[in-house]
Amino acid sequence: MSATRRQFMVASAATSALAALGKPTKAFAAADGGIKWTKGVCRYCGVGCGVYKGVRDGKLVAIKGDKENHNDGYVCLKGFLLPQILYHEDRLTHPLIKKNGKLVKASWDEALDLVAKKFTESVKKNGKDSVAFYGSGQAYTEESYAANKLFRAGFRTNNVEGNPRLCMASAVGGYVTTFGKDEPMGTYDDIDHADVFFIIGSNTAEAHPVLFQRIARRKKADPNVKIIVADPRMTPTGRIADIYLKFKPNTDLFVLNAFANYFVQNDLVDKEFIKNHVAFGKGKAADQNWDAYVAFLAPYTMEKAAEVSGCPIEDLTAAAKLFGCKKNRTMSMWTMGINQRLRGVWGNNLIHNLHLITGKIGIPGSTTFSLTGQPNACGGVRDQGGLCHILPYGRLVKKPEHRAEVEKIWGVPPGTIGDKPGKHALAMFQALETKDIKCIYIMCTNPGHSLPNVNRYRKAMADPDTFVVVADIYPTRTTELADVVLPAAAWSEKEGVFGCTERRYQLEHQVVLPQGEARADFDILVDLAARCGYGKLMPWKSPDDAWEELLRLAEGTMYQIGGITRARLRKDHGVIWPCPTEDHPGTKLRYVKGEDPWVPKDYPHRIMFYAKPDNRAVVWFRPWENAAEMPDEEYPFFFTTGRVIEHWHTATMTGRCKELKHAKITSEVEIHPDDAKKLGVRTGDGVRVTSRRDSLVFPALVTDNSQPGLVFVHMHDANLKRMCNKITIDQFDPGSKEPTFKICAVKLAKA
Ligand SMILES: Nc1nc2c(c(=O)[nH]1)N[C@H]1C(S)=C(S)[C@@H](COP(=O)(O)OP(=O)(O)OC[C@H]3O[C@@H](n4cnc5c(=O)[nH]c(N)nc54)[C@H](O)[C@@H]3O)O[C@H]1N2
Ligand SMILES: Nc1nc2c(c(=O)[nH]1)N[C@H]1C(S)=C(S)[C@@H](COP(=O)(O)OP(=O)(O)OC[C@H]3O[C@@H](n4cnc5c(=O)[nH]c(N)nc54)[C@H](O)[C@@H]3O)O[C@H]1N2
Ligand code: SF4
Ligand SMILES: [Mo]
Repeated sequence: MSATRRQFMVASAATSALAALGKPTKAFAAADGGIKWTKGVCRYCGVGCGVYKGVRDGKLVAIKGDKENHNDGYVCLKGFLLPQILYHEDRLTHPLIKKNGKLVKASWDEALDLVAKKFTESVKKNGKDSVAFYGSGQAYTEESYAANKLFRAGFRTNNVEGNPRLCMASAVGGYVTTFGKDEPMGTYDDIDHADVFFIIGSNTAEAHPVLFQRIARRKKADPNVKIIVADPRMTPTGRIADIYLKFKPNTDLFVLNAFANYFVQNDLVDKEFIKNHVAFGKGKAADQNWDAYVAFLAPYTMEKAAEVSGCPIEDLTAAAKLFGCKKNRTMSMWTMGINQRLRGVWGNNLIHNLHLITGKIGIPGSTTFSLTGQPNACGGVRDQGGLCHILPYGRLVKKPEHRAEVEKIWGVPPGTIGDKPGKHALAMFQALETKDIKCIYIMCTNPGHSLPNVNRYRKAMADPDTFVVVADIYPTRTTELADVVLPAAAWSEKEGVFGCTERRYQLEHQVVLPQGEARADFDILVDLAARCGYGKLMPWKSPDDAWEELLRLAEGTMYQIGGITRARLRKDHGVIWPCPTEDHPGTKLRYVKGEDPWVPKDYPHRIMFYAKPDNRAVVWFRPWENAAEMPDEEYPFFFTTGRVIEHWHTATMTGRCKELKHAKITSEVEIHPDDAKKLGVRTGDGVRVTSRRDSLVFPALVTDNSQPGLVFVHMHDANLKRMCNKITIDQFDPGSKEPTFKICAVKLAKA
């Protein structure tokens, strides 16, 4: 770590501690005069920290952590600096329309009439699937819902997608195939009870800082607590590990099967649990048995795992022993290192398998807990049905009875919702390329930077024959390609619901006015619907009315959110579903008798996987396979991408914070000293990184955090000369359709 970076991390810890005091510190006290505090939620990561937002003279001026929320008053530095994202001079404050290749100021009437005309005309002329919506896990639930309804019931297309496809689709696939329904069964509280943490493919310290602090506190409170971190790179998360598994990229699926095999061979399985709760499956059918599973695992020995992964066998065995030891409560956590892979869903299945065969599930501290990236990927997109193949609250487009239920509540004729899933994210932008999709509405996301192999999709968006509408709060790498830019009101300038990693729904309150002519995404969509002739679909006066409708859509489903009324959201500091009635406290242990209201009181076992046939979760046989693009003679290095603590994705917001904008914003290529030596490069020298897609030069950062044969670049740099997605590959998991951002092949040369 560079000195400045170390200082930054220390500062981050210090502000967290400061905010954790909950009551005003000296610094706050000085500023506290005349400040009105309102509870809210941080708009950055999927931890979903509760905050208090301080407003003075109509301006958001301060943030402090909410002591009464799950984060116990802690926030990280990004959260602490939130007010700045509202007030940079670059804010979009009026609509823009592209004329003669230039974006020029326009009125709302002009802009929205043009959008309405283009979309309705395209539907008439080219068919309903010629239009599409591409949304975000950072929009409020009501906003994503308004778009969902406008596109499915108004334009009648299932081309409704969002950036969670780039992020959580493999986790969704994992939960649905293993347990029957999406979303984890545990909560953050499990952290306080776990004896062993298994963190794989997650840089928790940088990407989920407040959760990481909670894990660190747990370890500090009980020295017997052990942490296993598995990542091809040594990250700040790895520094807390008792056992650190630095495996070769993509070999973790082998390791996970070897752990399972180790449990089988060493009597660490829970036979009673398996007998009562587990089915076995291969491919798509759960038609296998225990013996077949044991046979499937046989080749996955620890010896072979050590050879394949490059990890010492002692470390692998010690890790498996800690995980599997019968007295230990084990909590697994993972994020993009597992999801953004050719076999992302399989990776998820294999982690779930470890918990199912050891029975380490549904007990406080024992759980299989996927960390969500964005603040509202769970509530707003996964639960609300904002991907092309799903409908609200666990329903599927392809099931006629599910479509009929939604059509009935929407009051639209049977057959309104198309019977085929729409296009997933990459297919959507590929259809823009081929002009099968002609009009796209992009909201709260920046695909001109964040899509893999991005040159291709930038070209499709820039094409004068495609009509691209972008709603954002700042100019971005996507707004520059747009035909119409709509200025959105930002977090805190509007109200809506966020649902974070642990099934916790929380209300974000409006505390200040939108800037210039900016409007809330919700209001823009309602207005647009009316201009398209679909006003009747959205008779809503405010997001409250849309929320009422969402509660009706959830009724009778396994997403029991009926008790999470608007009134309760205004009052409570988040509520965790299942929560069927307003007086229900919310459910921490999903699927567990006596906790989850869906499980009958007289069910003969402590846990019931009620979303699966026979109430059995499925242990899937998932083999280890090569990545979509493996290093070879011509492109001999693994190229991987990810995050640093200082920045948020495309840095449209953190890049405009004065404390953050210079910190770590330039993408460097992290390269192992052995490789650096061979290339003759030192830290700061230029390294040309070339893939089959493009070739860019990055400054080198020589560090043994990496490993020979692997280089890492962070994704935040929006400079077109260093935008790493020009290099990444647009292959995806055939199950989840999630792109494989974590692995492609490159060659290196000194520049
Ligand atoms: N500061 C900050 N925090 C964020 C975000 C942000 O932009 N900035 N974004 C949020 C979002 S949307 C998300 S999705 C999360 C992402 O959170 P994380 O997934 O924790 O972050 P990443 O850096 O993308 O990737 C995690 C790790 O995957 C590892 N990895 C690479 N290849 C492999 C492999 O083959 N196997 C395994 N097991 N691991 C591998 C990388 O070395 C990296 O350390 O962060 C959220 N939090
Ligand atoms: N190479 C590489 N690429 C990746 C990844 C990776 O690991 N490596 N990770 C992928 C993942 S997991 C994710 S989640 C994506 C994230 O990728 P994006 O979603 O494209 O990135 P963000 O910067 O979060 O974009 C959010 C946009 O919304 C705008 N915005 C903020 N608030 C509002 C609002 O209230 N309304 C509107 N309309 N706009 C608003 C912001 O200014 C910003 O432009 O990136 C993916 N791309
Ligand atoms: S950990 Fe995530 S949610 Fe919490 S303050 Fe930091 S960025 Fe915000
Ligand atoms: Mo993400």
